[in-house]
Amino acid sequence: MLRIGVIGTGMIGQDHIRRMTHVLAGVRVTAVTDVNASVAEAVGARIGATVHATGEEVIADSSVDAVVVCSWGPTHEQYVLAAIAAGKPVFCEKPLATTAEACLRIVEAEAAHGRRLVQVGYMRRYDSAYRELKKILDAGDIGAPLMMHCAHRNARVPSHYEKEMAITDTAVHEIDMVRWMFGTEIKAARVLVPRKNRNGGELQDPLFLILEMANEVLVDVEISVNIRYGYDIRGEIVGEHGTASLGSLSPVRVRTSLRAADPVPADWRERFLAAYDVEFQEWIDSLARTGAPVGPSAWDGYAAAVVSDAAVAALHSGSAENVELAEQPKLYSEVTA
Ligand code: NAI
Ligand code: ISE
Repeated sequence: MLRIGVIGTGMIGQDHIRRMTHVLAGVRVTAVTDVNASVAEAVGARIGATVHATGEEVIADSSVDAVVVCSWGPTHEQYVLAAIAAGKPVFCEKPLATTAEACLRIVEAEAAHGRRLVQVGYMRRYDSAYRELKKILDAGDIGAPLMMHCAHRNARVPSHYEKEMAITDTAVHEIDMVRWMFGTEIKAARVLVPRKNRNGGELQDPLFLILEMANEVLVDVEISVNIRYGYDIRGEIVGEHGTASLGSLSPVRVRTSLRAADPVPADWRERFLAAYDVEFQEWIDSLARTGAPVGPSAWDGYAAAVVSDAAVAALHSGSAENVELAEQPKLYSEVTA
């Protein structure tokens, strides 16, 4: 039984605690913390976990074998570094850290440790539709890929959401997904700015991100975060003699009053419910098997941060910005999920 300490018991922290407590096998949450002590107390009481005052105490707790970090992005670096220093596996929600420099510090600390401990929460790699798309692509069914069209639509976002977050918080999922899908790095990014959606007030929304892959595949991502009708994730790969796209998620189609309708998820919890379950179960199983994770690595977290920095620079400059990665430590040339 893998014993988990969770740092950050907000929205996704509580959702992951629910799945580790009620859905998945071989795992138990034994310790929690949150800067909002009353939330941590309530969550801890619900599942019978020890409530600590700080993340560092959770990491040091001898009843904690592995750590899950679900606090705000700017706090991730300190907890991931502390977990590496303690030699404990750590699952960190995206982003790994909020700057490329901080991600590189994590990569360097893990490389110096000499063994993988870190996994980053890029759950699209575990979604059955994306996995099927990759299988079709890798089998050559649509020929060599030329382009991919993506849309990442949120119904609404909180009031602290700023225009750069459309890239660093939202499109960062597509940034990771296309690196995995095409098995190659992104070499440049540019951003086009369409007419503003009035649902977003002053926020510059939507944005149109273009990514150039090292193999010349071109990816476009529409990022709309105030589209109101629901949470809609789209992706279509255009190959030399066919296309493959994410299908409708609903097993049922309703036809009534001269209309046919598919339900649309409300948010990421609903759309990626099964993907998060698979992501965590595979993480737990890999730790039980070998003590090391095999999913998205600290290097993947670093690469996503460098690309999102380039995309933010492109948003401000209006031009294409190149992506320059540091030299990859040998630890990360192993295959990841
Ligand atoms: P949230 O604001 O609902 O929860 C974050 C919690 O962390 C809050 O309860 C806050 O009090 C706590 N916290 C902040 N600093 C802390 C610290 N130093 N120590 C302990 N607790 C601390 O935010 P949400 O939506 O749960 O997001 C958390 C993380 O998960 C973010 O990095 C976000 O990007 C990521 N996320 C990932 C998603 C995915 O699809 N993979 C979906 C939503 C969020
Ligand atoms: C959120 O943090 C996530 O990671 C969701 O998957 C994404 O759709 C949303 O835009 C982000 O704010």
